[in-house]
Amino acid sequence: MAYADRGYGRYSAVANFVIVLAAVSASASAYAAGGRTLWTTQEDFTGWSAGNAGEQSLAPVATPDSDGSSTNGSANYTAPGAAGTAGSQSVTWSSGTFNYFYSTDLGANTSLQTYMGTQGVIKFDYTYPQIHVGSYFSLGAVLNYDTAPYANFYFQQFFGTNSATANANGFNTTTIDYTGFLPTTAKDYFQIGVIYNSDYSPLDPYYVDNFHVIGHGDFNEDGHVDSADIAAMEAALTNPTAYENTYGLSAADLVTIGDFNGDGAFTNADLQGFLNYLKAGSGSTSTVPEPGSLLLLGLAMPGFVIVARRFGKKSTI
Ligand SMILES: [Ca+2]
Ligand SMILES: [Ca+2]
Ligand SMILES: [Ca+2]
Repeated sequence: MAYADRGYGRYSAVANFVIVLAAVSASASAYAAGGRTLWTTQEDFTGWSAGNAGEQSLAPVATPDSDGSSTNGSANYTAPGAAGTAGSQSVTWSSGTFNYFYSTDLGANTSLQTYMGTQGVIKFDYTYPQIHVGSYFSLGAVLNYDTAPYANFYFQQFFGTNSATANANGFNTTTIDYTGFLPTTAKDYFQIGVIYNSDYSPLDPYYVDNFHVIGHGDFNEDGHVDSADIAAMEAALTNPTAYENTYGLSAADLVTIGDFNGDGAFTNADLQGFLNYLKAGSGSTSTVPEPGSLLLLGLAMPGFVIVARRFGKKSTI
């Protein structure tokens, strides 16, 4: 692809004007959103570690900045949700074509792990290096953790799909489905990492920013998995295309978030599985619907009554 299509910071004034118009018309695709914001400020990106410090260096910077937020993400190591300094993470590598870098430790963040569930979607924004000498550059995600005490080491790698165009600040978004995570297992450490895989000239930095995760079952993308997601799940089953457009997901993403019986598809058969998931306490809050309220919900929505009654019979609450 041509350099001017992707490079950060070298657009002409005319090109910038066009990009701004495109960003306005595209609205929801301007930058990663939905679920939980993990990291976006300079404070969020402090303390990250390079997989091989001899090959790469990391530094929080003020510019470029994909989203402009000065509120720390929910996975900030010391002050989640507090006021921070807008910016992004600069990544510079000096040699090699394949490496990793990692967030601060999330091993004690059981709220996030439970919210993520066994599978879900990670999104983040990134720029391409300014110098495009080479034929490929791709970024993925890695889930790096063990099962305590220091056994069964997991290093799960995933690549996703990239937005076709950059937003007004020069960032593209990558959307990565993850599967096979062990959300409820005690861990000595847990890091979400980024993989880079590229033969570009190892001279210029690239930038990552605005990490989000949409957990298994968070159908309304409010950062929690609870009874409020049942209605959104119903809407997704009724009209998947409309749902996907509203929430910025692909059909594959919806399967990842909504498949609760493990058959690789998102159908009515997943409703019971999702209700069982909530009842078992796998939601990210303790707000699990009582059988009575589920029955009322079922009365309001034709086709849902049978599921609600079945759930009620199983209840021991
Ligand atoms: Ca940011
Ligand atoms: Ca939700
Ligand atoms: Ca299914």
